Amino acid sequence: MAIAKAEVFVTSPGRNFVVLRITTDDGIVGLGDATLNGKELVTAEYLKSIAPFLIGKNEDNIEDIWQYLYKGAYWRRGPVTMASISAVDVALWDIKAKKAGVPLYDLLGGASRRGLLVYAHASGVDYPSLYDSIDGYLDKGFKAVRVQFALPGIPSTYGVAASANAKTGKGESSRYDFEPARRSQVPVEEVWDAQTYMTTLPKVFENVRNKYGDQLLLLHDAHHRMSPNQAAAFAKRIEPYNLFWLEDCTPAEENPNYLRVVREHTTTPLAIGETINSYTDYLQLIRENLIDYVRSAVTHTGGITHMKKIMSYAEFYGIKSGFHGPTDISPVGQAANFQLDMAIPNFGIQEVMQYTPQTLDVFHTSFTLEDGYVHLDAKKPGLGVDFDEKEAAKYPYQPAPLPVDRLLDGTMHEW
Ligand code: GCO
Ligand code: MG
Repeated sequence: MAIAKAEVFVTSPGRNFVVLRITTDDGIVGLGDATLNGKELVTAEYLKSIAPFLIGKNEDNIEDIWQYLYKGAYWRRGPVTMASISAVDVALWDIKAKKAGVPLYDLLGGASRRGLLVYAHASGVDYPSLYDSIDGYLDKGFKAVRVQFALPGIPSTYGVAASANAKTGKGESSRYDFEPARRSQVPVEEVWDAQTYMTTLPKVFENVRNKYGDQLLLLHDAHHRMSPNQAAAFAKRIEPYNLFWLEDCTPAEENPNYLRVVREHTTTPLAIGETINSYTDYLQLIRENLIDYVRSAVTHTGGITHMKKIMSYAEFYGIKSGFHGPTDISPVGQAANFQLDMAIPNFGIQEVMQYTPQTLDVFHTSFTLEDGYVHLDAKKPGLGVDFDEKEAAKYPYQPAPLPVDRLLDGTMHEW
């Protein structure tokens, strides 16, 4: 009973993904995802450097291997280390569940629900395209949508699909994939203006509420772009439109106290965390009830082992999950989110986006989406995802750094 092989693959079927495949000496295979958008070669190298440490270790001792990699790193935490440890952790849980012949959530306490409430990404460059995008999701049965809207006078806005795609809806992925990997050697530059944003978006939420009524679960991502006081004013202004959550209203990863300012002024629910990756980052946020939803991805946050601890702590503060699940997390990473979602008592909602057909040729998934809920196959042992190495080899890595952002006068700003 020992780890015999730990192999690392980088593939780019639409966007870059990093896959770790661990094989035991009796031939059981487990998968992990170490994709860190724009930094894929870095996590791949990290994994290659720790792969020899794993050989010969008992694959059943997941907690001990986790502590070995975390404490043994000495240079603790940070996105690269935590994403790499996560890939090992998730692959070992996949193996353990396959050995037991059960879906992974069974080992985490079993199913706490029938299905997972998910939200989709709607956006528009104008009202007809926004409504077209929302209608598309409602027709498919979604109960929750994230709404993003183009800012007048700004060439491109975070989270908004290009107009041609949004309007013609050329197939599923073009409509969904508002944030395709922008493959280039250097980052694309975008422009940001908080004044335009803060006056445009409240009207958008008002119009969406008036058109779709009170039952629609409405989410929005501000992507770390307002100051603490702007975020407080904005969150207060949009209270009448009853958002499910406002995400990353201010860069709280810089200083959690920013959120105290916001909390003092508003009851709009706050979601935070896709760029933070450890219990250390969450301690104050949870202890002081500064957030309502934990937004990290399992794959960026030390895997199932670490994320489950964070969610247990959050449970005692009435804080729920809303794990990060865009298409820059591979289907393996998304499966890790889904498996933990199924088990924890304090599940809130799960983000989903449509993968490209090429991605689904490389990763064979077993999940179904029906009536706004994701369902896991109770008969599929482990994570529920298989990896096709030959198919993956058809799509070599291509550089695709994340964009950067500047204010109207050229000053650098959070993207
Ligand atoms: C989200 C995120 C993504 C990120 C992306 C960066 O809420 O889904 O904000 O859109 O921008 O994951 O890699
Ligand atoms: Mg986000």
